[in-house]
Order: sequence, then structure tokens, then C-alpha cells
Amino acid sequence: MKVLECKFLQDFVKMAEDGYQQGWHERNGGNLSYRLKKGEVDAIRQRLSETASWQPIGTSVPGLAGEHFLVTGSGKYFRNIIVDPEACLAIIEVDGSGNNYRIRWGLAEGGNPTSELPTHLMNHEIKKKLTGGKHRVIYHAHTTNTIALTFVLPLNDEVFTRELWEMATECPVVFPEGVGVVGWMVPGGRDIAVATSKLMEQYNAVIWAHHGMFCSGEDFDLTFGLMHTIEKSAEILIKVMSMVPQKRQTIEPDDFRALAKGFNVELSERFLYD
Ligand code: 2HA
Ligand code: ZN
Repeated sequence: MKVLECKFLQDFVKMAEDGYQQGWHERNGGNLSYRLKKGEVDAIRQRLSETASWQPIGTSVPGLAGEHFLVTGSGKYFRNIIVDPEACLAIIEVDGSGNNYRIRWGLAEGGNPTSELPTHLMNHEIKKKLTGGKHRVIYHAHTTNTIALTFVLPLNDEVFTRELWEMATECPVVFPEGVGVVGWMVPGGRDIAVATSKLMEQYNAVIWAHHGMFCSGEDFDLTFGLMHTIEKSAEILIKVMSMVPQKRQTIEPDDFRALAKGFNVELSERFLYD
């Protein structure tokens, strides 16, 4: 089967275009990765090259040994993905040790997988383990309003979660586990990957101060939907903060407790401080 005709590739391209249309992917900003199912790899096996050499990932992900991922390319622009997926994307394979990868398809004009490969793969490793293999998508975007909030809110999980929950009744239902926050760090390496994947043990969304956000999910719709919901909530919060020094009324801790009951979700008391 042709890789470009596969549903997983077409869904990946649509999600990338949706993100671009949101304004989250200026220049080469952001990156996306998807862990292929075994049947998906089998369907394209004859189209996968075995000639590329193994390269170091820059971190160790033994829990992903032998897995294949569709990933965006380093320096490639989201706005070009829909035009030429074969030049902008790659399918990579992780070796048996979890220390190296090789390119098996794509990057037709040359290049490397996303500069955030360590964070993507470490997030995939932890989520694969914690969800029994359900989570397959990791998404990084430069979400404008969420980034803006990292200049004015304290950089801690409790405040970000609570403020974002208060801005839309659906929020605690969409991300009942809350959001994690990483203070400013140099992107693109192992240190930020370790910090992010540690928070991914608890959350499905992690905000990078003055940079953007990472989301994890089972499929493209759920992962994009999570990013979209959080970013919209951040936009409402900025509008509210721009209008008045303090909210006149809001969703209160007891309202959240009632919501948790009604929607059968668990909301940690950690976020329901007075
Ligand atoms: O340029 O978003 O974090 C890609 C990025 C790096
Ligand atoms: Zn980025």
C-alpha cells in the first residue's frame, strides 16, 4: 500500500493543517508524532527503506524498541505538510535497544526528524506504559494565548489548572487530571524531555513557559481537541484579565465538586483551593 494513501497519514496531515489554520505553527514551529499500529506497519512494509543508517535519539526509550513513528521533520513548516507530506514528514523505526532510530520513509528532500524527538519519544514511552498502549499521538504547538499566560501567572500546575478550569465549564471534564507546567528551559534536548515526560506521568497536557504546549492522546481528534480546549480557555482568561482587575463571579470550588459528581470525573482537591 502507498504510504500517502494510508488513513493514519491522511489523518496526521489533516491535524497538522488544522493546527496551522489555528495560528499555532509560525515558520517551523511545533511538531507532531504518531505511533503506528502493527497492522499499519505491515500494510506499508514494502514501501519502507532499510538503507538509512541508525542515528542516536539523544535519550533512551527501551519501552519503544521496534516501534515505528510518523513524525514531522526538523525545520519543516506545518503550512507545507498538506502540500508535500513526503518532503515534510518521516516514518522512523526505533532499534531494539531504544537508543537509536533510522528513517524508513519520507524526508524526500533530506533532513532529520523533529528537533524535539527526545521529548516526543519519552512522552510516548511513558504514555504507552501508563495507558496499556492506548495513547498514540504526541503534539507540540506554539499556542498563542497559553504562552501569553506564562508571563503573568505563577508557573505552577495548581494555578494554571484552576484558572483554565474556571474559564469554561467543559474544561474539568475534558482535562480532569489538570495541566502540568515546565518553567523556561532550553528546548530540543534530553533535559526538557525528562522534565516533560515526568509531568506526563500525571497529565495529558504540559505547558512549556514562554514556548508552547505538549498534549498526548489516543487519536488525532482527542489530542487536537485537548490542545484546542486548553488554548480556547486561555484565550477567555486573557479576555477576562484584560477587562477587569478581578473576576466578578466564577465557577467556585463547590461548583467543581458538583460537576465532578454529575459528569463522573475525579477532580483532585489539590486544584480546589479557596
Ligand atoms: O521548531 O517547535 O520546539 C520546532 C519547535 C521546537
Ligand atoms: Zn516549539
